[in-house]
Amino acid sequence: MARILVYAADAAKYLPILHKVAPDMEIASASTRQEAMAHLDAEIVISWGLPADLASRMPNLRWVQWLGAGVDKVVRALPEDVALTRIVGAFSSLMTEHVFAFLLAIRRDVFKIRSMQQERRWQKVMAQPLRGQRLGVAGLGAIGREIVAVGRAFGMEVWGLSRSGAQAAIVDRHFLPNEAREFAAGVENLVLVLPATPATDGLFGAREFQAMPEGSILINVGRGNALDEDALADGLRAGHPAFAQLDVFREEPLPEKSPLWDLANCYLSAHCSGPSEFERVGAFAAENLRRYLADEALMGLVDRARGY
Ligand code: OXD
Repeated sequence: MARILVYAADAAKYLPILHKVAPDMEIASASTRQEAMAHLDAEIVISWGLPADLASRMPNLRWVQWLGAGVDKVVRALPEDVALTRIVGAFSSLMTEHVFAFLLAIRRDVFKIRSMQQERRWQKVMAQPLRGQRLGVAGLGAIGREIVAVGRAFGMEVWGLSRSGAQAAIVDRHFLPNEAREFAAGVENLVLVLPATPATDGLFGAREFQAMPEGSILINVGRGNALDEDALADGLRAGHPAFAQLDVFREEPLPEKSPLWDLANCYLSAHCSGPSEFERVGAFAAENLRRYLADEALMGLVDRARGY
């Protein structure tokens, strides 16, 4: 009987690093539902993508280490007495690079520069510098805080929105979720890094998009539930916001019939701003396993009521 089940597409990769921490334990790996079915008696699950119904069918389960930052796929499926931890800190720099790659590409007109080269056209492009513009970051966890810091390095004024206001001191102005419209109305560059919880569902919709300033950019790298996709498509057609970059969607892969695919001012990517690859999350999981076995406090413990 395996005490630990690792469930992920690349589950076998994790075994050596986990064996180092738990040399005497039997550790099973599974990449499919069928393989996981043989290990429903495990006490510990380390996973990205374990089907939620399997988690609820594991009588000995005491702890789940989710190999991602967002736990929305699993948080409601686990009994209350099962500890749930998520990865914190491993994705911040990667996702921040993704956000600024698009902010800079759009503000510096990189796509137009490229197409002019293809047409052999010599024409100056007037850049809109980030310096002096306002950046709004909704979600001030580890990833949001890094985006704030890099925004400051670019000379931007930074506003923030979060549920608790615990990080209000790191931004120039802080807003609560019920002030989303006022927040969106004041920022030329709006970045969403929110977890998927009932409280963030549809937080940004038609009212917020209409309020966004001329020429504004919206980027979503958190979860797709935070915005109303139909309202955003309408907003993009009307130029509010003027551009969007979406990495996450309500339904993934984004259905072919979504109008977002065809909008020239909407840049789509396939949930890849901060992937849960072994190199990024393996060490975190191994350290948490060491802590679990030593009865020490776990990193990234999810507040079950809050949902992240
Ligand atoms: C995550 C993600 O939650 O990749 O880590 O979306």
